[in-house]
Amino acid sequence: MINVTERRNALLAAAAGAVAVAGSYLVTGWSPAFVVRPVDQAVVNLTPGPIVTVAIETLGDAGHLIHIALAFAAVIGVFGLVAFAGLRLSARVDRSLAGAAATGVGSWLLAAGLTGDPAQAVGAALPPAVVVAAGGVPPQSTDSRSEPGSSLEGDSTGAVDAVRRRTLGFVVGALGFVVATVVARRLPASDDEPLADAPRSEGASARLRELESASLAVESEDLLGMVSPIGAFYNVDIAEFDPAVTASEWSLTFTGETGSERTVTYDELIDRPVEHRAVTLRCVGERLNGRKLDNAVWTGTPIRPLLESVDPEGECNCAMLRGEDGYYVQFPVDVLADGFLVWGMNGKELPPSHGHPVRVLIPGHWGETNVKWLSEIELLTVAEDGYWEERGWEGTGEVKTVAKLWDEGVTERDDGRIELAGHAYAGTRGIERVEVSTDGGDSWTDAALSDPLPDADVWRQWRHVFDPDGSHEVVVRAVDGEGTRQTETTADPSPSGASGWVRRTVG
Ligand SMILES: Nc1nc2c(c(=O)[nH]1)N[C@H]1C(S)=C(S)[C@@H](COP(=O)(O)O)O[C@H]1N2
Ligand SMILES: [Mo]
Repeated sequence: MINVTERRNALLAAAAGAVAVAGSYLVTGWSPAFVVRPVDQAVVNLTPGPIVTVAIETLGDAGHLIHIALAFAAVIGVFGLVAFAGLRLSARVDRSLAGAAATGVGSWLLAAGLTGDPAQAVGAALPPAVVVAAGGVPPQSTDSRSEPGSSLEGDSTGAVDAVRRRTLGFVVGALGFVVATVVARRLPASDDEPLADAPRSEGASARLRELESASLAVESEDLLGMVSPIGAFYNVDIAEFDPAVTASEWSLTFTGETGSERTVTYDELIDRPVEHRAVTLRCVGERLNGRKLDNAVWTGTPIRPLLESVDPEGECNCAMLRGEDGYYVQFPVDVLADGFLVWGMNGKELPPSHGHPVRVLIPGHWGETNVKWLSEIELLTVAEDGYWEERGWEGTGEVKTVAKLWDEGVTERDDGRIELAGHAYAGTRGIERVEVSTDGGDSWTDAALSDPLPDADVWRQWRHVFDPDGSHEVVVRAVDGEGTRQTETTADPSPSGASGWVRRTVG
């Protein structure tokens, strides 16, 4: 049975674990030197594929919360163990400072080891040391040295209550510290900071205006137009923390089976011929009518000349792309050759969450091929699985055709008619037509479309207005630029993307 002292130590240790994490956060903020980050990374890498897949499909973004919560619990637990050992030491030598010093040093070593940042690791070391110093030797311990730990049971209830109150005081104090750090820190999320103009972005605003004028006038004020604003553009990341890479630190290295290895710096990259392309991204993991489909104007340079300059040779004609966050994905060199290396988004520098400073965009292929924080392109001899393929997905191929009808795309107009509006996307096949049915699929009408754009891999908007008569089962489907209609056969997102026609009851 656990006696009172052990229970008290466990409580104090948990509090010490919590203040260690809070102290680290106070010093580092939500950055790579925060102690939870490496553990979050490990959780991400160690979670078995089927669990990740089920989590994505059934939990959606809650899956992210779960893995970050697991990471926090693990880190608090480990720092708690260090503090627990410190408390025991204090009790054994009857000196709370001894345990406190041991806790501080142990926590510092642990934090420095986890993050590789000894200076900022101090943030995780001091607060638990203070908890152990203050709570180290219970007041009765002098009477109980002969029988450590078990003595409180025999003591007067008053003494026990006093210890309880003190312990509770520490725990409440520790909680207060945690809350205070979070409040004090409330960092401006890096994405909220104003982004500088992307280097050589002069043509980007002209393209943004062009997309604006190609867009359809729709009733709904909440529906996206042709361009997703940076803050609204969806995000999919394997980790909770964006790598912090500056432009001057960044480089891209071509390795493996090349005639000549090559490293490209940021300055070399942005000095190359610049283009501003509208490119749409869609995640293979999204539900049929999901929200992981967005479009932006990207500033960058074609990868082909760089790729040709390294003379790729591997047997499999395939390349593994790697990002600074530990992400990796493999697909054919021929597909990569059409890629676009970008450092600008909607006229601004590529934001941290979208791959700052450089990512790649692969025309017409699922979102997962568009590696963010791109650091290495390895030309392989034998094909290997990428991060998601190791976890059972088949998301390196071409996107499936889809027409969306989101909630805000349904509007009742003042004249009583109903307007349906949305976006349709078929990768590099393009969208030729969107068909709408308001009677469950018995009859079909062509929707109005936004003007076609010169870009090779961009969505189109569609719009259809009708007179409601009671409740309608609306169905939408797109026809791609090759004349192929969106398949009616339904499929789950896993492994190779959701399919079917979006249906919803209106009116
Ligand atoms: N380095 C890195 N690149 C990545 C990912 C990632 O987790 N890490 N996620 C991929 C996936 S699954 C998608 S759908 C797109 C999403 O890009 P976005 O977050 O800019 O919308 O990035 C891809 N590139
Ligand atoms: Mo994705």
